[in-house]
Amino acid sequence: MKRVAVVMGSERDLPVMEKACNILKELDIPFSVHVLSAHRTPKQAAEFARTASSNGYGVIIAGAGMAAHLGGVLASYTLLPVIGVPLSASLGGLDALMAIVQMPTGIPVATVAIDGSANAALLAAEILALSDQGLADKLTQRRLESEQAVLGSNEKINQSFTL
Ligand code: RP5
Repeated sequence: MKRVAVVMGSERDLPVMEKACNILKELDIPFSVHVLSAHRTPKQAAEFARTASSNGYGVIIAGAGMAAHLGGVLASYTLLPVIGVPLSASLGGLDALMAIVQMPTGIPVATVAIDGSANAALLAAEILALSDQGLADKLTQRRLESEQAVLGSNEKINQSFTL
């Protein structure tokens, strides 16, 4: 299976980006984690993206806060799908959300919710599942479990509060 790269602009982003790692672990998807900054280590970020496909990656997840250009910069050096995670490092994350979601035409970066790194991992899994039936089955099972959890909550709340 192709790997997922989980990239973040700062070590301080790890507490949010760890949620993506946990989902990838749960689904047995091989991944690696990197701190690469579009402005502090631009050469290394470019080199990582340029070689990501030949190094066996299938998807890149890029978490960044503030003027969050990491995802866009990585995407400009690779044809791999890049999923941007806007981080709430300042202004509640609206700055990063706008920066990532407003990529100009031609270099797409898929964007998830502010601090939504778990969904970034699930979207990466769905991309890889296009060519991996075993992974698709795991994702289907996960959705069934989440359906059961909501039905369980409904029953519990309904019984507790209905007069
Ligand atoms: C971005 O700037 C990082 O993704 C981080 O969220 C934000 C602040 O980084 P630090 O200055 O705290 O390292 O590059």
